[in-house]
Amino acid sequence: MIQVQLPELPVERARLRVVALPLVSPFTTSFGTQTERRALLVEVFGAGLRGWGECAAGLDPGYSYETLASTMEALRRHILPAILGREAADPAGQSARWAWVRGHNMAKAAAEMALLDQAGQAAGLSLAAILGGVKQRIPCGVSIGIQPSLEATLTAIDGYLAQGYLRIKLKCKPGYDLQLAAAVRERFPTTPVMLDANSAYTLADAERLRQLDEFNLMMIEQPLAHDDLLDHAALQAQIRTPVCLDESVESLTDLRAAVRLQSGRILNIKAGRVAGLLPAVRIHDACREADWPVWCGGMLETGIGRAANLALASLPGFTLPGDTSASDRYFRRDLLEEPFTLAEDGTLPVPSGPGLGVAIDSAWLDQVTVHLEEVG
Ligand code: OSB
Ligand code: MG
Repeated sequence: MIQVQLPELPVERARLRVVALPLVSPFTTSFGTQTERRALLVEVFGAGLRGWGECAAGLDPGYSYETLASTMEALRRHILPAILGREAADPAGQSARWAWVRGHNMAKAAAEMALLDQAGQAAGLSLAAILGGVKQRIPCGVSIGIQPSLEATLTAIDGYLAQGYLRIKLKCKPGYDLQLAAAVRERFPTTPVMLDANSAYTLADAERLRQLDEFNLMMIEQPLAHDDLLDHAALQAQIRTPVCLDESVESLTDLRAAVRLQSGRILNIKAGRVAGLLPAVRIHDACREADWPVWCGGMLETGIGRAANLALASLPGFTLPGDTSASDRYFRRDLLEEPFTLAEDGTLPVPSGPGLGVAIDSAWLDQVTVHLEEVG
């Protein structure tokens, strides 16, 4: 729960904007390859302020059923109409107005981020201060996609470690796992390394996954089905490597079930996956109570979503380096006047200005905008 009281503000207008930013290198997971980040941005206008939100959804429903198109439709038809032109409310009050909408978590989270940015600007509070952050700098890891060869993976790891990243996450899939872990451990015996399977395995692969135990991995993320908790519990009982859940936890209800079932021992928190930053804080609180370490995941966000991720990662339960990497890990040019730059100690700063606390490079934003629409 957040402790600060936020101002009640009106939402007079809203816009949906799509930006297309090429990635510096293709990003391949067990479910597909991305070469650009096509991000939906939500802009809310009211009380003379503009709040910005970024939607986590990708183009294809490979990670979640939500897509760029589905989130635009949910925002334009249901979520934004629920708050547009209504009497002023604080962000929690505004988001209660779309709580009747089932699912569409990433769409809801994008609208909520914009409202929190607007409220933070009005109150002169940073998003981190609103959420209950306690850190000024965030230790960062990096998520490395499936590469064309093992050698290419090792080279990529070398490069990121030289930049200062503190933890390496490697995407894996059946057949690109044991050899990968062995090769990485041979070259980097003590580097904090983890794998992310994005649901590429079934419980029938338990023996193969158990063989990963010898490589002293920090964790394996989401090995089994995107909507499963029972098989993850059965798997965790058979392997020493901690299981970290991502796709399977979309709500506090899911997290409570995962804790009860012991479906894993660690949670990757993404505000988009759980319908917003406020729900993410409640899940963080429940994880602390359950003694589950958490870390902040990413969805290849532009600087706007990245600012929100860093604010979230400043909460006390985020004790592991997450996927909050610097702007240049993703983009040649981010949407910000000041990109997020990794310090030598492998940390990024938590923005301290009001709201998201970042200045958008509006000329560049205009150049990369491929769609702009007024809602309502
Ligand atoms: O599973 O965590 C994931 C990117 C897109 C979709 C799903 C995932 C990811 C990442 C990248 O791992 C994390 C990042 O650097 O933003
Ligand atoms: Mg993941």
